[in-house]
Formats: sequence, structure tokens, C-alpha cells
Amino acid sequence: MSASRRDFIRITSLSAAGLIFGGQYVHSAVKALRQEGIGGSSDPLRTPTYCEVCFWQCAGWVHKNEEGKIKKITGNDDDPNCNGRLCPRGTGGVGMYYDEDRLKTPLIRVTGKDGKQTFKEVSWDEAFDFIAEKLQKIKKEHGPECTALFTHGSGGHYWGDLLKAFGSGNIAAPSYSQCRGPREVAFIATFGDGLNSPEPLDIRDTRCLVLIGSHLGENMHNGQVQEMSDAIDNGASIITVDPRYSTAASKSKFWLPIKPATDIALLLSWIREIINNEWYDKKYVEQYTYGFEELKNYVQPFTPEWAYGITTIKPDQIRETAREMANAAPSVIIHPGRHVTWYGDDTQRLRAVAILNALLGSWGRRGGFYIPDKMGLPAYPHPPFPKPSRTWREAMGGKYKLADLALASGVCDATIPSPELDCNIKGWIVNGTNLIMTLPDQKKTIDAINNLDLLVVVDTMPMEITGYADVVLPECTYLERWDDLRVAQGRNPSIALRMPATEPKYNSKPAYWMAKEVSKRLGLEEYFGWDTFEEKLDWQLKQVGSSLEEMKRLGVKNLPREYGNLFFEEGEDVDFYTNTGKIELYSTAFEAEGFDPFPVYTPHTEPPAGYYHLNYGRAPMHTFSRTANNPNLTDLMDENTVWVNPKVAKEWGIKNGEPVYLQNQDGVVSDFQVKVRVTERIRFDSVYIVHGFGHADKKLSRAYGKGVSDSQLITRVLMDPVMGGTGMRGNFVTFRFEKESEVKS
Ligand SMILES: Nc1nc2c(c(=O)[nH]1)N[C@H]1C(S)=C(S)[C@@H](COP(=O)(O)OP(=O)(O)OC[C@H]3O[C@@H](n4cnc5c(=O)[nH]c(N)nc54)[C@H](O)[C@@H]3O)O[C@H]1N2
Ligand SMILES: Nc1nc2c(c(=O)[nH]1)N[C@H]1C(S)=C(S)[C@@H](COP(=O)(O)OP(=O)(O)OC[C@H]3O[C@@H](n4cnc5c(=O)[nH]c(N)nc54)[C@H](O)[C@@H]3O)O[C@H]1N2
Ligand code: SF4
Ligand SMILES: [Mo]
Repeated sequence: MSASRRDFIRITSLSAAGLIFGGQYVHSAVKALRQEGIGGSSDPLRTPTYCEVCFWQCAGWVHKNEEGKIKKITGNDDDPNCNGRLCPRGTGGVGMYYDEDRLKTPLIRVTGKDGKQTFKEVSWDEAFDFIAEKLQKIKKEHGPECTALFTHGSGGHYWGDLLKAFGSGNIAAPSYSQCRGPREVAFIATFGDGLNSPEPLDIRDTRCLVLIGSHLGENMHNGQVQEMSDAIDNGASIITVDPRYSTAASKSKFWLPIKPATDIALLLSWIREIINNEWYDKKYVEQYTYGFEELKNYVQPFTPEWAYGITTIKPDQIRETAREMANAAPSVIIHPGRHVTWYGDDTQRLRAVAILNALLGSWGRRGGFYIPDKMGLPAYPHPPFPKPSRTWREAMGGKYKLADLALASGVCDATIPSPELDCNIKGWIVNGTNLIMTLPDQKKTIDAINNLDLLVVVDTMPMEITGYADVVLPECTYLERWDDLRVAQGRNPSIALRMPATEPKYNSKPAYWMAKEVSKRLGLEEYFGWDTFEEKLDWQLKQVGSSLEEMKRLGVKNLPREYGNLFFEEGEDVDFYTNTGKIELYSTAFEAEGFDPFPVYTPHTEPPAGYYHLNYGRAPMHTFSRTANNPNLTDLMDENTVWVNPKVAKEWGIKNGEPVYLQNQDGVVSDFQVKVRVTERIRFDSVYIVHGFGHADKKLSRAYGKGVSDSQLITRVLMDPVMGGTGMRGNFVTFRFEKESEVKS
């Protein structure tokens, strides 16, 4: 690694800072929080919230005891996202509040006389003045569009408004280019609409659910897990395609242990089976789709025997599962997945998924995909945002035109000066995303950071990204703050309120307040025209016939649909938002951009001898890296293990429970050891770990050194040429028994 301008600073030398209130703004905000006592809801021992432990955003109630101490969080019965039941992580959200390792006060990076960089505790005023001064300098020297926001979670709204007011539209989230981006682009190309969150899947009424890598049950997206369980009770069959015997596989009628990276071959073969056996929905296909005859011709070579040679799934099983789907149609869902950035041809894989759903007529049908509805909540009045003089797209050298949102990885690339790219991003605000653990190729992320004039990190915990910051702003947890209303799509539109259950601990503050404070120093306060956040929320709620007072009582409000029916009527005329106005089996949009109009199977690199596919996923009691230090959740699971097939363990002479290091194809060795779990549940060509472990910062007292980090081992990135998603499953690992690496990185 090149000498870094920013030394990584561990936030270790800091005391539990006292409250350093920095000025009148702080006092008025604190006063605002205190109005009506904290809570101010009708029941002082129960305040509404929606969960921030993951982005399903289940609505719930925070319960306190007589002393006002937070005791527990429960689900809100009226909430369609959770139906009154939180997942283990949501219940464990209390641990975020009580975590004694939390960030406690604002910090600024300073260089001492000895040249050593450290963090200095500063007042909020000092931190904001510093940020404003640096932003103004970037604006003057490079233009305001040379700033970017990386975000995941509620704080993104406020920093996003600040950035837009400042003159930049570079607002990016790893939850797009490292997650669902390819899926959105594929479904927009096919049906004219993306899926968003929660995905509009009518799982509870389905008769057949096909999971291709979606590991529901470990992926704890609450409503979907509940509906899958109801569907199974109602006799629905589950088909799981996964190289690993997942929890979902254990509930399935069919488990297809596919060879990794070959899913497109299976999907093409299924499409052929369904067409050639005339199992597709003829009326639906004729009325709604474009390019059927071309598709039929295109898929003829893809026999089950052809697919068997690639996927290792037997021809009979391919035929039988295709028939299973067809028997259930149109109440069938080939699940679009969520984290789909796997092998770089992900948009095309998701196109195949979309095509299969279209042939079976499940889009717009009961037991398939419903038509979601969402409330349009007016924004609090503010002047129009200026038009940025250039956007992130211009920095991409004409690539990724089909991406519908900014690419986090792209903005990162556009921060590193390069002859091919038009790069000049100089300032980042990072809110609620631990980019070091989240973006693949850590070295590149750090290179980008070293080219910045300003890195502001807004977080609750001393996560890896904070160690690279110029300014660290400690946000209070979701249990201690107001936030924008949750406006969720669903079968019916719904809104949910988050309010503080208690005062912020230490010297932490809500992000909305921070953004407003910075806006004042940049002369942009008219974009944050409200005095208190309650005033803003109440104004918005009154526009839609509710009020803050009502929402404090209800927590969640379900509204009637405004946007037509949940499903298509028989034979209904439907105009799809595609170029042809039809469901595009043949994608004219892809063709126009020079991409294959039909999905193409391309073989991927195989692991070298002695190496295994690095497969990763979720555990039910953790969310990414964000819960790794949570006292309640580490009680349930405090480290990951590496799943190894018994045959492989035998070859290496590795015993169950034995600690090993993992080394990837580029010679990167994991910082820590991980215990081996010998299990038949993983194929012999792969190993599996849960993402989010292997933290290297000692300040995370429970997470430090526990397990290994998949992020560290993902150095090979397979770029999706269609939309710039970063395929992360093309990495291979081998075992090492001592730390020293042969290849020094
Ligand atoms: N290697 C690897 N990389 C991945 C994935 C993977 O499985 N493996 N998954 C990908 C996927 S699907 C996604 S969606 C992304 C997710 O990526 P991220 O959203 O970046 O997820 P986390 O790594 O959990 O980072 C969350 C950060 O937010 C902080 N945080 C938590 N609560 C709050 C809060 O209330 N306020 C503020 N300001 N900060 C808060 C946490 O302390 C943590 O630093 O990662 C992607 N990247
Ligand atoms: N508990 C918990 N739940 C979560 C999250 C969390 O952090 N914790 N994060 C949420 C988020 S943001 C997302 S995006 C989702 C992600 O969850 P999903 O979208 O369900 O899943 P992925 O991470 O893409 O896939 C993981 C599964 O893919 C399998 N797999 C690996 N390689 C292949 C392959 O080549 N082919 C096939 N068919 N399967 C393969 C793995 O064995 C594993 O079972 O989870 C969400 N739910
Ligand atoms: S699924 Fe679990 S972690 Fe995610 S929002 Fe709901 S309760 Fe919270
Ligand atoms: Mo995700």
C-alpha cells in the first residue's frame, strides 16, 4: 500500500467525554428535545419508532421503566413491514443505545509537532466551522459539484439536502451498486418498473417460491420471512438454488446445489423448458410482452442436458422444477433477490429472472408480484435546489448509462485521479456506511480517501471508516432521535414515526441537527426552514390529514390505496414504462446501449487448485458490520466460522473447530483466524462465511479480532458493464495455518 497521507487513527485514547456543548444552537436543540418531556407521546412509557438495525424499517414501540430507562423494543401490530413481530436484530436494537464503545463527542484530526496524527476532541461549533471552511475552499477551488455523500439510512436525507443545496448531486449508497442495483436495472428494462423496498412480492399467496441465492431465514427481511412461513403452511412449494444448504433449502421441496457462478445457464434452460412445453401464459405473453418469437429461437440450444454440464444440476431436476413452477403459475415467484452483485453479469442474470416471471405471468398477479402503492409526502417548503454544473455520470467516461442511481464505487473511482476518468471529487460526507467493510477492494477505497481534502464521517460507532476521517461526528442512535417519517411502499401505503425515547447519551446528536448547523455556516439555512424537527414533521403530516399528535399515538398509519388495483384485471390494458410499452423479453434499451438484448451465459474463472469460491451471506442475528459490537447480539453470536465440506477438511487434515487464516488469490491473508465448521451443507468447491466480522479496531471491544472479514478478501471485482455494479463473488481462498503470507501485499 502506498504511504497514506491519512494515518489510520484508532479512537483509543479518548476518555468518555463529558458534554461539551458548543453554542446556542446546541442549547436550543436540546431544549426542543426536552419539550413535553422526552417522548411526549400519549403513553410516557412507550414511544413509537421504526427500526434502524436494517433497512426493512419495521415499526415498533420502545418501552421504558418508571425511571425512564429503555427496557425493550417490540413490533407495532399495525405495521405491514413486521406485523407486530421484530426479528432478533430489531429486538437487540437496545444494544446500540447501551453500547459503551459508542462515539461520544466530535473529533478533528490534528498533526502534532512530532508529525503524529491524532484525533482531538472538539466542540460541535469547532467541528462545524472546520467543515464549513473546508467545503467553501473546495467550492472555490474546484466547484461545489466536487463533493459527494455516501449514505445508508435516515441521515442521508438531511446530508443529501445539504449537498444538493450546496450544488452537488453526487449522492451514492453501497446499497445500490454493491447490492440491488443490477436487479433494479433489469426489472426496469423488462417491466418498466424497479422493485425498491420492501419488494412487492405476494409471497403469502404464492404457490411456488423460487429462491436463487436469496437466503430468506438467514436474510431476515422480516415481512418476507413471515410470509414465506405462511406460504409453506398453506402448502406452497419452495425451490432453492444455492451451493449451500441454507435455512431456506432445509424448508424446500427442491434444493438445487448449483455450481457457483452458473445460474444464468439454469435460468436459460428453465426458460426453454417453459417455452418448448408451452407452459407459459399464452394470453399474457401475447397481450403484454415484446420479443417472444426471438426469445424462443434464442433459447433453443439451452437444453437441460447443456445446463447440466455447466451447473451440475441433473436434467430431470431441471425439467421437474420447471414443471413445478408452471403448475403454480401465475401464483409463482422467481424471487429477484436483493444482494445481487455477484459475478459481473448480474444485470443479465436478473433479466433472466424477470423474463421467467414474465413468461409465467406472475407480474401483476395474485401470488406473484403485486402493484405497490406509496404515499406522496410533501417536502417541507424550501427554495429549489440549484442545478449542479456536472454530475457523477460525467466522471464515468460515458459508461453505465443505464444505472438509475449514483454508484458508490463509481464515486470512489472518480475520486482517484486517472487519465481515463474525468476525476476531481475532493470532499466526502459519509453517513451510516462503513465503506471500508462495504466497498470491495479496500486498497482502492483507501487510495480514494487519500486524495480527499475533506472526509467527514457521521456514525454511532468507532467503525473502520472513522479512522480515516478528518472530522468524526457522533450521531445519537435511532432510539434517541426524531427522523423523517418512514414512507413505505406496500399493498397499502403506510407511514411510520420515529421519535426519541430518551435523550441522546454522551455528546451525540441527530444528523438532521448537524446538517442544519452546517447549512447555517454555508449560508444555506433557508433549505432547513423549520425551527424544530417536530414542527417540520407536524407540517408534513397535516398536509396529508394526520398530525404529529396522532402519529405519536399510532406509530404507524395505514392509508387507502390511491393507485388502482393490487393486481391486473383479467385482460386489462396495461401500458408498461418501456420503449415498446410492453414487457420486454427482448430488451430494446439494452440493445440501444450495445448490450445483449437477451441474457448470455458466460463461463467464469474457476478456483485454482487448493482454492475455493469465497461465498458469503447473512446470519439471522447480525446486520452487516453494524451489529458486530452490539452487546445483545454478540451474546447470540460473537464470531463467524468458515464452512468447509468434509471432503475438503479431510484433504487438508483440518478438524472441526480448528482456527485457520484465509488467504485469497491475490495473496491477501485475513487479519485474524476463523474457526472451521466442517459441514456437508457447503459444496466441495466453496467455503462460506457470514459478512460483517473480523473488525480490526480495538476500540470495538466485543468485535475486535472476532472471525474474519470477507471484505478484506474481496480484492477481485467483476464489474457489471451494464450498470456498474461490483461483482464480489469472483474471489477464491485457501487455508493458511500461520499468518505470514508468501505474497506481500
Ligand atoms: N464484503 C461484503 N461487502 C458488502 C456486502 C457483503 O455481504 N459483503 N453486502 C453489501 C450490501 S447487500 C449492502 S446493502 C451494503 C451495506 O453496507 P453499509 O450500509 O455500509 O453497512 P455497514 O457496514 O453495516 O455500515 C453501517 C455503518 O453505519 C453505522 N450506523 C449504524 N447506525 C447508525 C445511525 O443511526 N447513524 C449513523 N450515522 N450511523 C449508523 C454503523 O456503525 C456502520 O459504521 O454492503 C455491501 N457490501
Ligand atoms: N440477518 C440479516 N438479514 C439481512 C441483512 C443482514 O445484514 N442481516 N441484510 C439485508 C440486505 S441489505 C440484503 S441485500 C439481503 C441479502 O440477502 P440475499 O439477497 O438473500 O442474499 P445474497 O447475499 O445475495 O446471497 C446469499 C446466498 O447466496 C448463496 N450463493 C452464493 N453463491 C451463489 C451462486 O453462485 N448461485 C446461487 N444460486 N447462490 C449462491 C449463498 O450460499 C447464500 O445462501 O439480506 C438482507 N437481510
Ligand atoms: S427486519 Fe429486523 S433488523 Fe430489519 S428493520 Fe425489521 S426488526 Fe429491524
Ligand atoms: Mo443490501
